[in-house]
Amino acid sequence: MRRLLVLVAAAMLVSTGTAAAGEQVIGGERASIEANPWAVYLTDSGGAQFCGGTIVAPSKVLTAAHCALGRSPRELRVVAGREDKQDRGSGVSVTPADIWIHKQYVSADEGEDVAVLTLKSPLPYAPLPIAELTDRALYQPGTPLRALGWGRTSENGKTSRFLMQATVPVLPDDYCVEAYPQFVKTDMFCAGYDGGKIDTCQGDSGGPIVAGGKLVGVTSWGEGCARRGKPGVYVRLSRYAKDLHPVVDALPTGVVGS
Ligand code: 4AZ
Repeated sequence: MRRLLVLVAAAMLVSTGTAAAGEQVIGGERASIEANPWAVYLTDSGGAQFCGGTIVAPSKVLTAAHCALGRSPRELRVVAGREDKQDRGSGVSVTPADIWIHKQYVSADEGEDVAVLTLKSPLPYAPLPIAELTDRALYQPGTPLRALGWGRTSENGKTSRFLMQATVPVLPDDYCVEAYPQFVKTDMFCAGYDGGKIDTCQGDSGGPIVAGGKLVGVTSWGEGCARRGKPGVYVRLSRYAKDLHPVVDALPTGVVGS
């Protein structure tokens, strides 16, 4: 999460000046895991964090397809209940039992950038519900959304040790198309400020962007981070509710319902 100058008055079309050298506040604000218990991160088997995710049911974690593609469950770990990556005494690190990737997924900027990890047993942390088709209001331009993650705190910097958060408004679809010719309005939304400065970044992918107690989007792609005129692009989750429900609502294999 990158946050240079918080001179942002209201919405997205307000241009904020240029930060003088040395004046930048790099790094979003800290967020607690207690207030955001559904926020998780993904690591490889060596413990290196590379993506985010969200607990959407007791044994289901939603992430980006590009975070899961080409990986086998055994080389993945879901770390839940841990705000500080160095605090190995908190939370749990579990290997998923199964990976589901949207059938139409090709690349993040073509859409369908969603995947669901099924865990062997339920996590002791509260899930966050996914936005539905009826949650259209959450995608209106100007709606303030809160993105969370352990990603980079500057475009070429290191990922964050602590969970960070930043608030970014939804931008009009036409703005996103202008910024990115390949932007697909039905499958994506973009969020941020015209002047850049506050954004998600590498390592935040797969993680949550939330509003109104719902998971509105999944951090997906963008050109660089926090650049002027290059907002972050997120999966428009309401569009995928139908595809996700059967996967998210299914009990983990081997668990017998009553
Ligand atoms: C990434 O590579 C990534 N500025 C995530 C978010 C954004 C760009 C890239 C948005 O994971």
